[in-house]
Amino acid sequence: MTEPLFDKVAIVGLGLIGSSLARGIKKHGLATTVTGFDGSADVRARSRDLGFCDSIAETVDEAVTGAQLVILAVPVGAMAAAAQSVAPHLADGAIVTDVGSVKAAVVRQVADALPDHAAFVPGHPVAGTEHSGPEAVFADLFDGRWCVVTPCARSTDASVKKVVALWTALGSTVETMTPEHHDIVLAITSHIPHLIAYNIVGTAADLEDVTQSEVIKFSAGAFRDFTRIAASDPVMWRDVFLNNKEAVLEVLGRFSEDLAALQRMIRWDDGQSLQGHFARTRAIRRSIID
Ligand code: TYR
Repeated sequence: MTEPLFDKVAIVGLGLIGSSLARGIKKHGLATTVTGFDGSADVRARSRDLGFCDSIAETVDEAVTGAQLVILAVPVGAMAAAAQSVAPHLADGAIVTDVGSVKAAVVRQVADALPDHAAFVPGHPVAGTEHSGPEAVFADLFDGRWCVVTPCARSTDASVKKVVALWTALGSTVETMTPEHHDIVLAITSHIPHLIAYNIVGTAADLEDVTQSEVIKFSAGAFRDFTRIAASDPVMWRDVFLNNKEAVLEVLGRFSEDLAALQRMIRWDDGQSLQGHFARTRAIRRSIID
């Protein structure tokens, strides 16, 4: 058990990330009280049954009042509304943080909605699974993972230190960068891979000559490894692409060029270039530890 970092923490949004944060904070004794809130009455009721928070509030007002830390754990497209809903209830000196997969758009939308007496520290735990909702909760989700913190004009040194201390206590390694740099790095390491997975599953579903049961039966041939993330939450990912449009389109352009080059190597029986390309990418992939 660590000394509590906060007296009261409020978590707004009780999906996989919000619920796992609550459970992790409780497990490590990082707050005296964790109060959860979700806009859906059904999610609130299920969260109450699962019992990962000390209490589930019926209103945002009740959740946020008196909290030193407010964590926004809603889809990126709902961040602005979440920030507006917590704003009137924030205590003096409260810290607001978020867990969105996109940072520049979130900073633009959230920073202006918050009152001057609160600080905002944007964050992104690079952790998750293809499962969603409070039932997907697990306390160790952030253990051994990276968390990116992207301080903005509304972050103070003290508030950044507190948020970094929280993620570190949950077992994450924190790296700090600008919101814009975050968005291009994550476009290639996370957003585009999800888009490719969504796309290939769609292509498989639409092929006239291959049945769905054949795709399922023979998925061990790579489809299964490659497409786990295509089961991810549709609303969350819709919002990621719409809010990181520029970086995603930029990286997607490069991806399409590279794909066209591979297509050309196959068409022209250019085995040497294909092998050279695969040897280079194998070396890179092997340096990533699973
Ligand atoms: N969906 C990813 C997986 O299942 C996890 C993830 C998702 C991590 C979004 C970060 C993020 O922003 O592996």
